[in-house]
Amino acid sequence: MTALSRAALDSLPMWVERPVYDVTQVATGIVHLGLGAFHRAHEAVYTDTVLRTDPRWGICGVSLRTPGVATALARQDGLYAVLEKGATGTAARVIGSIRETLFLGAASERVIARIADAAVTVVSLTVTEKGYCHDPATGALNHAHPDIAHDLAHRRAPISTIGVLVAGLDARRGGAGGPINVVCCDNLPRNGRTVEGLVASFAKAVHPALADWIGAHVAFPCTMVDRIVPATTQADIAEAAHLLGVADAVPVVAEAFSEWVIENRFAAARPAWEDAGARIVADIAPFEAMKLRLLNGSHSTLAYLGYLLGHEYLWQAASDPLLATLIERMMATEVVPTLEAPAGVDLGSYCAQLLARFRNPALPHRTQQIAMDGSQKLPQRLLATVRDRMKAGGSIDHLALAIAGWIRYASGTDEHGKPIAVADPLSSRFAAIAAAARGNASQIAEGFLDLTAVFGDDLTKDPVFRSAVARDVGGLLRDGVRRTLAVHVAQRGP
Ligand code: CS2
Repeated sequence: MTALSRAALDSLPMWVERPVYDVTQVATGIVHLGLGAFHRAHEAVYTDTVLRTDPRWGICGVSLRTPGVATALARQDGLYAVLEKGATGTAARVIGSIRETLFLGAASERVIARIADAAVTVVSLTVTEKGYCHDPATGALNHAHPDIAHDLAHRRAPISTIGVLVAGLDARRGGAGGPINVVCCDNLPRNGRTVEGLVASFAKAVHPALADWIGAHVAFPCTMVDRIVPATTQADIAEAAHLLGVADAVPVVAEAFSEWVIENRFAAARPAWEDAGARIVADIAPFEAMKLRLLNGSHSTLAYLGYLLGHEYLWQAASDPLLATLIERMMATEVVPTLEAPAGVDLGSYCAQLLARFRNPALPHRTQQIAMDGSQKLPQRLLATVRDRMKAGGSIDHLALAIAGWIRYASGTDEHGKPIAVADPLSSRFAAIAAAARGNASQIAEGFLDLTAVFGDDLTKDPVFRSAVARDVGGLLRDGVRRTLAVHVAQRGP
């Protein structure tokens, strides 16, 4: 089968959307770090729409860890398909916004030069939570992280996101690049401010004058990003080939829903993403808290407990009546009371819509995928809510069970005694805690609850929080997940 390429665009079935602009006339205005599925189904799609009227904003996409996607995209002239799985079927759209691709490992000087280029005024990021090499509980840069230590020693050959960013900004300072926007699109709390702090911390270690230049010339808007985009599977690749009639090695599959809210804080020109449906707002905080606590908090809860119940896919977990009841009540009684509704949003309808999105059976979103890197996710998804609830004297019953679900999962064996492949930067710490506890529930709970990198100095010392979580870890290990959930739901009626 012919491969997707510019030459193949004319042969696509008529119903497949494709670039209506001349991709050869597009300039590079954005450098994007992290070419994963999420970026390709989110910012790259908004940018593809903007390119219909403004050719300045082509993306130079940089793969940081592995060359696979960058190489495959280069072979396809940067083109790939987004398969949108809606209620009424599948829509396909070929995206043309990624105009260049680089693999960091082979091209760090070129990546740095690209960020320094005056025509580039946006560097955006989707590198996942752990890609920032920070302490998830405090948001501070982890100078002991091997990638950060490497980059401080080898500044022109960086391997970490923050190292690449600072090297690029340093080159910009030395050249004529001028001011620039750094747009973080990861699910971190106050993501722009967090990245600004990490960059400042690294830059200060390089040279205080560099940190000053960055402070004066670089804007770090906060963003709320939302679209459910599971990892691409072989079946998705086969479906893309079937729908397009040409071979696409790197399609992405996403739900129909997509949302992007961006703080109005820019230091240089930027694409008019609002023309493609993004919202530019003065205060991002209510949008961010709503999304991280309701969507991602529920997602993680469903992933841990759902995996333990044998659900391979998120839609199965969200369709399990006990789990659905748990997250509905958690959202309504413990999360929503901590939120301020963003203008024009009804939080009750938002929660109902989430359940429907989670239950989309056309999206093969594995519970194992969402369960990854819990140590980096829990603070903003569940623990920030716990802190607000405790400050207000409210109950944390459902949240405690969710957190206990994470501990039960991260302790590394399932209910049949089979090992769980726990993917997390702290996985060796988890394994050591579980080994030392030898199945003793309270020791497992205590060991995890001592992790200050996750729970911070405050929650690790809070007896009310600790005992609520430890009680549920005990229940899950003693009675199993289904029984614990059944009792929990029965005892805590609506
Ligand atoms: C998920 C998110 O993998 C995960 O942890 O919770 O990727 C989620 O699908 C997105 O944030 C949705 O916008």
